Amino acid sequence: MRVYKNPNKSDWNTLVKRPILEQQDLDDIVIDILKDVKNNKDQALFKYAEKFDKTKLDTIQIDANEIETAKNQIPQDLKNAINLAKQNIETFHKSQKEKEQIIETTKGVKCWRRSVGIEKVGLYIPGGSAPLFSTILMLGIPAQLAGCKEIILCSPPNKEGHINPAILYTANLVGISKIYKVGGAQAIAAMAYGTQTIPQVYKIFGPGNQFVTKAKELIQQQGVSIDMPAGPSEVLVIADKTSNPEFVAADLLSQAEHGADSQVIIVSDDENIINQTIAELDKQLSQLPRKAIASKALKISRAIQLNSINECIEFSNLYAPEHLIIATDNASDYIEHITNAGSVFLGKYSCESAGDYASGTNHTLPTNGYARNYSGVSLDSFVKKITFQNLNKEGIKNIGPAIELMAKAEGLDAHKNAVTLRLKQINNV
Ligand code: HSO
Ligand code: ZN
Repeated sequence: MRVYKNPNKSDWNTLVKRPILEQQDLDDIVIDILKDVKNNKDQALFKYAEKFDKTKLDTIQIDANEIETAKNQIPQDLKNAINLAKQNIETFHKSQKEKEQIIETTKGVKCWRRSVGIEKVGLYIPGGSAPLFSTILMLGIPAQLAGCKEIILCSPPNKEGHINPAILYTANLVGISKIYKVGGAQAIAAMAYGTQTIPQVYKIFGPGNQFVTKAKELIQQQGVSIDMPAGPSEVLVIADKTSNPEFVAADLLSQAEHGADSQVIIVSDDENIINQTIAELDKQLSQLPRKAIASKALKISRAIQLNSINECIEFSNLYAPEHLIIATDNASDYIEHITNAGSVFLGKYSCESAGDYASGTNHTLPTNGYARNYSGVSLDSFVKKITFQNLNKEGIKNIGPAIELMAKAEGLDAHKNAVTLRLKQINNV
């Protein structure tokens, strides 16, 4: 981790830059996969399972027996833990339901907005070394609450042709029955175009590697929407002399272990806290099973000493972190000054892991500076808001003349006529 002591403000723009990812050949490879799946459908999926997942599949769709087997493989205490998380995520996301309000803007003119679930959504859950079954809760629960009619899930199979049982168990728990053994860019293509087995969806959610991210970016240009642009995970911790370096180091490592490209940052007004945190990082890192990954992430990470906590907040706003932890005793004092962050954790007991798993907030959040203009996933991500209006005679009489004048001024006489004809009819009756 590189340490920067009181860097000049003119250097801040460089310090908030994310590491640049090597992306060579990615476009061509992914474009080919998308085309192949579009043309050859299931046949292409079987082929890619053999090529990338090293498994020969008989069928792509998971059946009821596989779900039953998975249920028996999950220990009861883990089931209880998943259930606790599910309850909290449900409670928090339910609270995001908007009350429909009919607003009379002018006498006789009523307008309102109705949230309608996106009919068909697809969730992508990566497999690999850390199968993120918690992400199924974060995406499946709001999808169900929003009233999405068809919710499908794709996840890559292992060499034996199976999906991780925790993924199957959690998907089943949140009521997702259509689960497919497909990973990578080919999964995104299958959900975007549809195949003989996999239904086409209107919006695709979920994290993934560079191929998945690129595929999502490309299919977005073809009319299928996506949750948000994705990049490596990140956390920024603001610490002062009241912070606990052991906790801060643990929080930094919890993001660092996600991937070698994750970026973790500590910003503090206190040199001692920075030094103690760095010492703690070394100590805790050596005990981690994923230390190889985490230590690579630490190499591209930063410790920055600034003059005051207010300056730390200013720096954080410029960086726009996916996760912001304010690990100080008076964390709540800064709430109003936070302008850019995906999700904020206040005080020493609010670790990022709480939000990653079980407090109730969503862990699908904007990375790579997108917290400047994107929100994390919520109930809103799974609905469209359709506006309605109803004008009675009094309503069109009240606003009609204004519409006529505006339409005339825009040179759109047909628009004007639509009002004039109605006003005439009303006045003749
Ligand atoms: N921290 C991740 C989410 C996650 N963590 C899932 C553990 N499991 C999002 O940046
Ligand atoms: Zn995490």
